[in-house]
Amino acid sequence: MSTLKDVLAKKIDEHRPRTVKLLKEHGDVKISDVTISQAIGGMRGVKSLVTDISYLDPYEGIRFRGYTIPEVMEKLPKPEGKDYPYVEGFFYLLLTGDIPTKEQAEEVVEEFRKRSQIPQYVIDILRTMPRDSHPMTMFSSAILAMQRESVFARNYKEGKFNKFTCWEDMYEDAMNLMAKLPHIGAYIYRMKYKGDTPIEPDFSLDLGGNFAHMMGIEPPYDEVARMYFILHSDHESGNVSAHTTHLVASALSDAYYSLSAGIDGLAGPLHGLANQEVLGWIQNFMDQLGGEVPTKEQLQKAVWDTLNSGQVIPGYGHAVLRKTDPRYTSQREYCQKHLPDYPLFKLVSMLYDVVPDILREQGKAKNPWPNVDAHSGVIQWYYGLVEYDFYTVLFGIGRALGVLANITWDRALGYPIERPKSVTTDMLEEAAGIK
Ligand code: AMX
Repeated sequence: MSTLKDVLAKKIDEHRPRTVKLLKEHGDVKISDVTISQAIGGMRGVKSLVTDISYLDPYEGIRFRGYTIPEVMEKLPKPEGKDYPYVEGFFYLLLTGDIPTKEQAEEVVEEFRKRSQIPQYVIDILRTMPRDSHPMTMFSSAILAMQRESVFARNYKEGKFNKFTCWEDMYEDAMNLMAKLPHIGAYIYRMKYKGDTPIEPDFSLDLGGNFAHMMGIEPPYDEVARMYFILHSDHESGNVSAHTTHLVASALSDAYYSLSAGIDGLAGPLHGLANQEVLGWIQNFMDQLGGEVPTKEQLQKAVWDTLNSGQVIPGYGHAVLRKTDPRYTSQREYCQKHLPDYPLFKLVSMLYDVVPDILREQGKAKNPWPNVDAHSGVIQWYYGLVEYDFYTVLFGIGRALGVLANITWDRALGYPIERPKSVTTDMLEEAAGIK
């Protein structure tokens, strides 16, 4: 058994009695009430999901296994001469809660290497799809197509389902998938946007380094890849991609079905697509100005025009966060170090000066501050990744780290099929005393 699986097995054994005790002895303790506006309004704030992988504080932002983003970046082992950690070591942290040693992170690098081969039929399917299919459609289709590889589904079909050990099958599926996703993403990119010139992997490199290599983008893009995948990995359980993955897995669907569904949710404009929309919006606006960087007044007018036409300002606002997203701040710090004079970075910084005041003045958005997506595109654009349809795929590769870790734990703790209760509008009117 690998160190990761071994440590994970011990953590699961230690954790299970906590869940069992809570259920058996304290199952009736109330942790949330639900109002009519929550029932109609997307269940905001209803505490009804459990995860230990990450926690999102409205004011502090995300913590992964209790660590803030700066702590994660500082404490995790890094490839030789690099500033950003091994993504593989970060996956180890998400799964086990422990900061791995460099050797343990490198063991995961090796595990992924062994599992990384994309089946030929996946390549064939991708090549058969119309080239103008959205890359997220291609990415999700590739994941779904590989469902026949699922160890979990095979063992289930053969009657080998065991409540206590089935997490191991989920773990195998998660590892196999995670190892392949960067390769699939890079293949789609090179096929679709770079004249169909896929680049063979370089197995001397870690996940971030190899991804940059397969994309055909020079260092320090490898650092961007490491940072980007880590920042986008997890945002607790209630966001659309994480919740969808968890929900589908709760039906004992395997990791392939579950992740593909989660990726479909991430593809929406209010979720992962926002990062592409931010750049589209900025570019469109710069085009109108003949390519000039706008003045503050022009920017204010553009923001108001967007709002007055009934659209949202992409990259701003959040369902849970109530301050600037630390994932935004982390990317901003990268830009300040590596591309301080880049006009697009300057424009994104100007938006930071202008948008929150306007959103406050408009008075609708509960959070006027930028989220992760307000910054992601700028860095990609700087390194030549200008095909912004592809940005959600990058988000998807990162998000897979979190949701796959989550569904492995779902199995380990035997979480049941999810089934909230619906009510009718009549019932709400009765509850409100107006009927
Ligand atoms: N621009 C304009 N209006 C906004 C806004 C924004 N950026 N953010 C919220 N609002 C509006 C909402 O549309 C809503 O209007 P309505 O009452 O007319 O329907 C009102 O403010 C209240 O919304 P909220 O409670 O503050 O936000 P929410 O929880 O309903 O939605 C989110 C959260 C992220 C979907 C929303 O802020 C938004 O649409 N932002 C822009 C898109 C975006 O950046 N998405 C990425 C989020 C991060 C991610 O998942 N990657």
